[in-house]
Amino acid sequence: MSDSFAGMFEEAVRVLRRNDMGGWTRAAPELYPHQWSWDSAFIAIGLARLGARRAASELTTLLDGQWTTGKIPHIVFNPKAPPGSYLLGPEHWASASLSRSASGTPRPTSALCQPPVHAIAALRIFEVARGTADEDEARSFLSGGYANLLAWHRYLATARDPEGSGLVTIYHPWESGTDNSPRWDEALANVKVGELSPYARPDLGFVDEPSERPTAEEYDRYLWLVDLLKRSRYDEGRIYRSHPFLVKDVLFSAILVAANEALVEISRIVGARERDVEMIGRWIERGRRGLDACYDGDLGLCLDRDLRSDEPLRVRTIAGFAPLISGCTDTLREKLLLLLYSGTFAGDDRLRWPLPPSTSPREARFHPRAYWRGPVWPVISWLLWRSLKLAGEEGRAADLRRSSLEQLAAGGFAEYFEPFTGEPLGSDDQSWTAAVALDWLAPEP
Ligand code: 2M8
Repeated sequence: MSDSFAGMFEEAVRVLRRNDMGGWTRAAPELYPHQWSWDSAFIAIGLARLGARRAASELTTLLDGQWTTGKIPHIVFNPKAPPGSYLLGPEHWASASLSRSASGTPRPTSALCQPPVHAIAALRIFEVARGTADEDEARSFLSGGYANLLAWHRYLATARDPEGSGLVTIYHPWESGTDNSPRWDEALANVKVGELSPYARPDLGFVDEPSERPTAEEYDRYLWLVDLLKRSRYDEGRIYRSHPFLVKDVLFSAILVAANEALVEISRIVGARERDVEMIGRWIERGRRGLDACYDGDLGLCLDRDLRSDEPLRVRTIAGFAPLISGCTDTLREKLLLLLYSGTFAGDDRLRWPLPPSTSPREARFHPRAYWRGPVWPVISWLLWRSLKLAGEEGRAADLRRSSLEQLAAGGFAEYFEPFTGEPLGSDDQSWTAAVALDWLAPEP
């Protein structure tokens, strides 16, 4: 561990302990009092550095909330959270009463999902434990969780891709994890909001300024989309026929390709059937082909596609670098890296650190303080760092890691950061931020 970051490891452990709810971790102390799906995957990656058992339980408690369709819900609720502490509690989703596939979960869940980082996390737990006293524990966790992970990926490859395009369809910006990104502006603008019951915004009480959270117009649309999903009783066929927000999400799809690569490795470790491995291999190829088809030569990025308007969503955000995460040809990687380190993204000389902002500062809709519309998110930096390493870009990966750690050393484990000043924004003590710091600080397995 580098001396200049001395003390940071212990600080990150303190944050994760503070948010530990006994077997699982809330995403943040106040703003996010429940278990979030992709947060838990990143948290497990960090916890792996403290032992396989607790890291594995982070994922198994999440998997306990899996629906019989294979979907891993985006929130598994905390029964002890103070009532009204988060806008849409379990009673609002009513998942178990609206959908039989949600009725068997020990804790209530939401009905959306989030990017599938889980298999990547599960494999990481094993990689860290390999050759240590925890290896057997980690292997038996993989054996126990393999079928769940396979069912999850199958759900995404089928229910969320009935076209067989290799790209995952999302029903709500919350499913992308990049909620108010300008990626969704046009598709959301086409959603006509109907009659909504009045609602309060507890999230605004947990940040310094309202600009750090989505706007009232965005929230109305978010809630209206949930109302419509409820009217469909969360039935995929009905949603596909009538829902006004159906978008092929390139970042989600690229994470699925990377997670399928991890699942292939897991399937070998647990001795799965050869035909599973072949099927996962086909999902990987299909995913890469789908992403290739979304590449836009003018912008030099991969673009999401609105299935309702049948148009690409033309805006320069970090999601456009999806092929770096899925893996792609050397030629495409070179082009993407040139753009990533150009003034359009991480090479903008106003940046405090050369870290990729969530939206290009050259976009008219860029906003340096507004959540996913400009700030730097350490978990996204971690995903890019991992992808660079896998692609053999060791030098760039090392720089990204060092700059990210400098950002955290200066600003703490914030949810996200103002790109020009480095000011920490959103929640303090955000679990997944502390978790990626742990992974960065520990020696490579
Ligand atoms: C944010 O999303 C939630 C809704 O899911 C919210 O704003 O209330 C996003 O940053 C999402 O990616 C993240 O998983 C979640 C918890 O950290 O917060």
